[in-house]
Amino acid sequence: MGETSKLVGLSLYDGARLDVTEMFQGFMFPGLLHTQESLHCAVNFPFQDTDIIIATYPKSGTTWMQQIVTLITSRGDPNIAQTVPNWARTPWLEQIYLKDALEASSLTPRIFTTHLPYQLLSSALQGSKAKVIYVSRNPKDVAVSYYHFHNIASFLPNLATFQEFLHQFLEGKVSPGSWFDHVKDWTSQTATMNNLLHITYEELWQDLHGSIKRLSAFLQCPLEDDEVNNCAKHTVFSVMKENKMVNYTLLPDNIIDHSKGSFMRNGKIGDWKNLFTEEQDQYFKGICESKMKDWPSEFVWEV
Ligand code: PPS
Repeated sequence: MGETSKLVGLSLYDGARLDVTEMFQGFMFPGLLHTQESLHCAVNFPFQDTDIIIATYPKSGTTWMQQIVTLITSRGDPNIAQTVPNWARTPWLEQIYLKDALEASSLTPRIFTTHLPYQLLSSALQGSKAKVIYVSRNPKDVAVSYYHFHNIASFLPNLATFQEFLHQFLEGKVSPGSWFDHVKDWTSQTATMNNLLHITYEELWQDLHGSIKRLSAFLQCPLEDDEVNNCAKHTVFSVMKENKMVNYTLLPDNIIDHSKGSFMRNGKIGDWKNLFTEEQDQYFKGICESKMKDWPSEFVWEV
């Protein structure tokens, strides 16, 4: 990849439309990164059978999975993962720079990222053999991580208190809508979609090597042990935190205010315990129980 392709998308993050929220088919998206046209393009995207799609609700391990899949498809060679920004090599399907990213990159297989709810992508995925990896994370940790991100990302509304954010999160009034619906809709597709793998942030955290093996088998890219070790070496939190190609320090302060906090914040399981009050915990549990009662899968997180 040349210098231009490494920076694809960066020039578009110029601070325009910072205060715009784009509504599309009932879901909200930050206007800095999305337009009606970019969203329309995503929901009609012509996937190829060799494509890989990483689908997540924000703050669920997206960047981590982008790095893992890049390393797996590079057979553990860190060159691309260390020299090309994640947004250029695993572009967001729904963001405004997708066309530029595709034109600038000749990487194969193509790897896409999306935060879109399943219902927006279902028709584009219909009949496609593209491989989809859905990553989910304990919703309480998602809420805490997303709250901190709202405070450093100028393209998201700044919600003064965690209490206020938690309310909006549980009501589904953050982008791209309800965590509960996102996770239920995507994960329930595993019953019928052979080309969909659901993995959790917690599984990656507890057994990174085993998760890499599982993912590489799913991607039909089996790896030797030393290749698995290399993938793991370059995807642990401490290494990714220092890698400019994934830690978002390439973005200017008017987009991410680096003085207020890091994108790679702490990367732990159960950090919610440091922020939730007992009252917030009860509030969360009550909503979670009612929203997840019809979920066919096992609810894997202790909330
Ligand atoms: S985004 O904005 O939706 O793309 O964010 P996303 O990448 O999904 O989530 C960011 C959180 O993932 C943590 N992270 C990691 N945790 C453990 N190990 C690795 N390698 C790793 N890489 C990213 C990141 O720190 C954010 O979580 P919090 O809890 O805020 O630290």
